[in-house]
This record gives sequence, C-alpha cells and structure tokens, in this order.
Amino acid sequence: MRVSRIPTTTALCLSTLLCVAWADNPIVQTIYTTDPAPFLYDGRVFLFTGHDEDGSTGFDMRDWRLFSTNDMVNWQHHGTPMSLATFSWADANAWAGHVVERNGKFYFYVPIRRRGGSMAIGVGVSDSIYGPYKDAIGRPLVENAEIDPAVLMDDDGQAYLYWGNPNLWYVKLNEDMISYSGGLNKVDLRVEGFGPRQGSETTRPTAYEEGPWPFKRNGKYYMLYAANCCSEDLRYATGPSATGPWTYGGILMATEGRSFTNHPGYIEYKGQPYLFYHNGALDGGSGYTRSVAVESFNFNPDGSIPQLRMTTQGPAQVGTLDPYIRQEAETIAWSKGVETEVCSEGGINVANINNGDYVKVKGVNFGSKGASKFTARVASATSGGKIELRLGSETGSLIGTCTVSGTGGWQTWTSVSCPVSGATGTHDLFFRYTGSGSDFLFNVNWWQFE
Ligand code: FUB
Repeated sequence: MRVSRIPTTTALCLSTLLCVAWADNPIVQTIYTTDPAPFLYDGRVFLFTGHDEDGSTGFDMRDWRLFSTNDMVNWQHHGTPMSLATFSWADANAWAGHVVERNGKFYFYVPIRRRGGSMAIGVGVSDSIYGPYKDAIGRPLVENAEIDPAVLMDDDGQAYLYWGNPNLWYVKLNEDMISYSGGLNKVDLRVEGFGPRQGSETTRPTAYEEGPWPFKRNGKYYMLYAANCCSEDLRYATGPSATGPWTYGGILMATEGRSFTNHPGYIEYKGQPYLFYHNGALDGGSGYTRSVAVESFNFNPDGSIPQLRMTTQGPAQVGTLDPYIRQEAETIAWSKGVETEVCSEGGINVANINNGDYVKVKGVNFGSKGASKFTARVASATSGGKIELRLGSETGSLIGTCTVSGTGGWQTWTSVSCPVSGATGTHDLFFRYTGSGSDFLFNVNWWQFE
C-alpha cells in the first residue's frame, strides 16, 4: 500500500523552505519504524528498528529493518536483515530487538510470539552485521511471556540479557551468547530504583514498564526504560554494577505526540551522546504507525541526564557528505513520496517515484572547484522522467537536469549523465523527480558527481 508519510509538522510550516530545513526527524520517511536499537560498528552507526505495517491498527509487525549513517543525518537503508520467517517456531509480533557483536558474530535478540502461544525471546545470528540472520538455536532462548531484550556487555566480558514487561528480568549469558548460566533473575522494581508510577494504576507502584536499555559510562551503569503504561515516557536509573542496586534518575523524555508507547536506545558516537526513541510524527502516525527519531544531548557533570524534548530538526550533522564518491540513492536525510526495494544489482534502490517526489541529502560538500557532471544509475519500466538537481530546497536553485528514458524494466539498469553548473560549497541537495503519467517514473540505485 502506498501512503503519504509526510511530516505532520508540514501544516504548521510558514513556507515549504522552512519546513524542509527543519524536518530531519523522524529518521525514516519511506516506512514506519519502531523500537530503535542503535549499534556502533566499524566507525559507523547502525540502527536496527522494528517495522509497523502501513495502516496497522494493532502491533502488526513482521520484520526488522536496518539503517546506517556516518554523519547522523543521512541514513542509508539496508532492507530487512531478519523477519518472523527466520523463526519457524514463531508466528507474530516482531517487536523490539537488540543487536550485539561478540567474537566476530552478530547476535540479534528479539521478542516474538511462539506459534499459538505467548511471547518469548529468540536469538538470530549472522557473520555480517547486515545479515541475513538465522535462528541461532531453533527455539526460544528464554520464555516467560515477557518482551524487549537488550544486552549489556560488561568490561569483564560477562554479558547480561535484560528484558521484561511488566517485570524486569536478567540472565547471565554464556560466552556463546546463545545460552545462559544460573536462573532467571527478577529485578526488585522498587520506587527508589525506578520512580513512582503515574496515573490510575495502583497494583504496580513503580513507573517501569518495558524497553530496558542498559549501558555503562564513566564507571556508572545506566538503565533507560519506557515508563507508565499506556501513555509512556522515558526514564532512567543508575547503579554501581550491571545488576544494580538501581537508583531512580528521573524523566528522560516526557510523553509527547501520537504514540502511546516510546522506546529508548542510546549510543555515543564521536564523543557525542545520542538518544533514539519513537513517536507518531509522520502523516498517518499513531501508536501503531510509529517512527524512530534521534536527539543529541550532553550528560550533566555528575553523570545525570537532562530531560530531552522530541524535535523535528534532530541532531547536527557530523562532517559533510562527499558527492564525488558513489553514493547510494537510498542514503536519505528526508524524502517525500518515494519508497525503497531490493535491487537486482545488490543492496537497495529508491522506488515508487511519482511526479513531484523528492529525496534530500544533507550537507553535500561540492568543494571550491565545484561539480560539472552528474551520473545516476536508473531503471524504468515506463517512459522515465527527469531528475532535477536542486540546492537548498526542492524548489531551490537548479544545477542540472538528467533525463531518464525507459529501460524495459524496473530492474533493468543503465547509467545516465548530465552537465552540472553552479554547484560549489556545501549545500543540502534535493533530487526532485518529475514526469508525466499516473504510473511510477523510474528507480534510482546510486549517483555520483564529477
Ligand atoms: O513495538 C512493539 C512493542 O511496543 C515493543 O516491544 C515495546 O517496547 C513497545 O514499543
């Protein structure tokens, strides 16, 4: 189903230009994404997410998605590293997962529903961060009808698997990461550790709900979590060890927007801390059609975390994007209308392009000499269209126009080039797609300036 997932902030914008300049959150506009699980690997930020189906009215979730960036604003789509089909014993609920690496293998812990049963934690394994991940043990790793696994790798090599809703549990994983020693440990959810519950519920005094995200920083252990069902905010606790005792830290992000859940993910990239979360900020967004977003922040000197707001601008770009090396078309800061699909030349391509759709790539550094030529890898089962290259906004200054003709198929690829002028310095680059007809125009696999 094709839906228009434009930002809800659009209606509030004074002009298209202002709107575009602000909107880099949520991170992904081509699908609905949930439950962020960022992971730093090989100098790059990888972001595993859940995926709400278009038009979902429940937690209709069937696969996980992967994105990556090296500048925190232009995100490359990598497709589907794992899905429900990976687990023969599961039949629904591809919910909030978490990936860690150990000894060159990547382990993907996920909550899924056992066929005809209740929720359990499965584990996928792959030799590559991109997957595909396969079922590591052919059965649940732990099974107690609770959800949201996340792993903390302690400095002494001991890995802890946390999970739970409404309780918080952990096991000590063995070095193989697919078995554990000792029993299931239930964390004492004291109010002093996890804060007082808000709202009318009286059976549970503590705010903790789900989505634990443990990490260690400067000798202190942190546990981020979603709190207060069913209008969740994000909170945190700290402790002297991976197993506590936990001391309540406060509210990290108050309840905002149209999603009644939220879910934290944390990384520090190039010395800058980032909080990932989800909301319902795209058009059609709700508690079941959510979108992942990210904010940068700084810890207070005592290690406490200031309360953050959800924004549409997101964090500052780290560095610039080099247009003189081949860039994947699915590396996107913001887009309107387009979707992505698996490409016959490998990876992913931008697809489902209609007249007036666009892709924005942020902070493109053309240098002082500038660019004179643009090449794109394209395919079209119809009669194609044009790629307008514009700076600053989708209606900004036109530096070139490339014509795409029909190639005989959506995966029949050819390269097209066109002259470019007026492209020097650093700009946000907009690929504006135009053409006639009601069908899709063409697909784009990659692009490069010379
Ligand atoms: O996305 C499904 C569930 O919603 C997750 O497992 C929870 O953390 C909540 O975000």
